[in-house]
Amino acid sequence: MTATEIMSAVRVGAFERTFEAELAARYDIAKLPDAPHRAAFLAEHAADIRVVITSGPPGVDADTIAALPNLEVIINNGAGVDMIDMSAARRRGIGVSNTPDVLSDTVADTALGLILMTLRRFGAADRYVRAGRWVRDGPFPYGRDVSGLQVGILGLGRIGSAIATRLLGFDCAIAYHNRHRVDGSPYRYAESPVELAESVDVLVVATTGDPKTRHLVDRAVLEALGPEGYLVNIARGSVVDQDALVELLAGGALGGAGLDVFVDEPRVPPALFDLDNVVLFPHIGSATARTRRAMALLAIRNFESYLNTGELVTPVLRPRR
Ligand code: 8YV
Repeated sequence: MTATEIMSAVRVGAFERTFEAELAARYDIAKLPDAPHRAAFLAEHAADIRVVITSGPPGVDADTIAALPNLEVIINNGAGVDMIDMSAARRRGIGVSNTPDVLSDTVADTALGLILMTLRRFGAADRYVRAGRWVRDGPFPYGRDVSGLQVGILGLGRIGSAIATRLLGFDCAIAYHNRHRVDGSPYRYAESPVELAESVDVLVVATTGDPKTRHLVDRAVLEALGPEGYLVNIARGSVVDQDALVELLAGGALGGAGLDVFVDEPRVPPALFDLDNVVLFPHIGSATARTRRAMALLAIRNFESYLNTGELVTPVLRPRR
């Protein structure tokens, strides 16, 4: 099958590899070049472009949106749309789609992995055996039980709910904080992130990453979690005050942290590398072959649906026409 050339669309930013392959198998779509070739490309094609397809950094900023006068929709391969300037899109009536639901279970599994690894120190235990220390130094230090703990979920959306469901299997008591109480939720509601943090053993961050959630987990929240408390973040690095996090972890004022996301990925604060109470993942929340394929196919369905019907399948913002 030869890929169909689509002149009304352009690809922007880095592409996740499964998405890249699935899209290329179907469509031949130009990539928006970086400077210095961008200006010439835009001079020739900008007026024809109705669709931007994106998947990763640097995303779609206000300048890119402004450079495309006839842009109608942005198709994002990923649940989080934080790399798209949503205010600029909203002002222009540009639609934005994402890939919700298909990744919730996989990301929730990652959160459970981080909780177990951080509290039971499974990563450190594995390194202990490999380094020959079991023979040399004897039994590995005790960890902390996960079963029966109080866990707070910051952001009880699709992913947060999937995390909570899994934790019920560990007999954990679940509390949450959202901007609004979730109707019919069986879990205890906390009025603020600080109130949530001071009442739980583990705080799991599962919010969206956007200007409104920036530093929602600030120093006060981390201090409320305290030296016996743990932070797990599978959302976005921007939600947590990373400098305060590093400082409190290093000083023993926070028990530990399991982190899949960071402020300036792929850069991770080197101070974290030396801490044994921290588990670090390279943003692998949704990274299984099956889930990445499901995400890619949903992004492609949004693209095709828009071309054929003018509607997005999973819109975050509906296009205004
Ligand atoms: C991926 C994610 O890293 O969906 C998201 O928002 O953070 C992850 O699933 C990313 O979308 C891959 O393109």
